[in-house]
Amino acid sequence: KEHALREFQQQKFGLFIHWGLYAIPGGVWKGKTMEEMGIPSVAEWIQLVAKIPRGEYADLAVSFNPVDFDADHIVTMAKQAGMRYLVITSKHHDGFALFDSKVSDFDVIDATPFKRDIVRELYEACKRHQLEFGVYYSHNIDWADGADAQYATTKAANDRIGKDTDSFGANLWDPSPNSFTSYLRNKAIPQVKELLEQYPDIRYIWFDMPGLMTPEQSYTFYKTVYDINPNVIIAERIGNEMGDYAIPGDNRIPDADDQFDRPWEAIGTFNHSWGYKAYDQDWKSVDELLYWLVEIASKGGNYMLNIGPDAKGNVASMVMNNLQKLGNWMAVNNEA
Ligand code: JFZ
Repeated sequence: KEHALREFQQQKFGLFIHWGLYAIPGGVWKGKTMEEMGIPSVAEWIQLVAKIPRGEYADLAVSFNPVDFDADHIVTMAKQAGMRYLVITSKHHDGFALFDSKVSDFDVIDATPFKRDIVRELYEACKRHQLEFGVYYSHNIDWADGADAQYATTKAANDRIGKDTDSFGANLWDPSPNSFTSYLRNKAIPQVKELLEQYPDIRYIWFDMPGLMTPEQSYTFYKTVYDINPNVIIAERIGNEMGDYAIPGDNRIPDADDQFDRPWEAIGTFNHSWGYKAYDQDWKSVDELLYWLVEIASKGGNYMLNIGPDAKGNVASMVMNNLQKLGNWMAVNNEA
């Protein structure tokens, strides 16, 4: 693992991809933007912001058909920009898997007309173009399959001792009847195993939003990964300080007060959302991107820059252009 971590820290620049059913509404639900619905938020949170019932949200899968998606195109673009690794949302908070999962029907193969394993196509394209590959996996929040029961159980216990419980991220509008333990046992842990087994050269797992997870639960995820592939390194947001590498926060460059005892990775958006948000056209310029990259790399970190493809699988032309220009700069100036 030491070796894997050292290699990771030399990567410097990577591509983060947030993609899923939320690309279809693109931040607008029944004619209202997220801001109009009261919570200025990132587009992949639309199910929570618009309080969309689980069944209605799942119906989006029927029209998920990103025929323009081309893994080679995305990976080549990343490579030209000087990026050395790629991390894709294999399952975000909505519970929908972008890979072929046997333990859930709520995935790209079973639930959509597209029926192509997006994680596999990117995994293989990364191999062809020599980029390292990782997956994001929302291990705690799952609005479809019962991760919210954790909130209910924790709250019941806390209420008895007069303690507040943080409900942030929980599905309180249409919670699944599943218990948190059954979610962990029947969905989350098996899916993490599937990812490691189906894509054996995965290098990173990016868990996120641990919320109310107990140390035992975080440890179960850590051990699941380690037992199958001890060289896979795990992001800090597995929770309970068990991650192999640190993340200073979203869109945040560490300052002099930050002291990391581990390798670290700063993550950033291109506009103001991770998932595709149709009406956010406020893209970082080439000079801004360069500033972020140089600032982060010179402080010893990696920069993982995010794109959110649209529902057809296209990447905004401004994103493509700016990445290409950044790549041109890198080709001339990057010695590392
Ligand atoms: C999380 C997700 O909820 C979000 O949708 C996206 O995937 C992002 C990369 O991660 O959001 C967070 C998590 C942690 C912080 C901020 C946003 N934080 O610690 O500053």
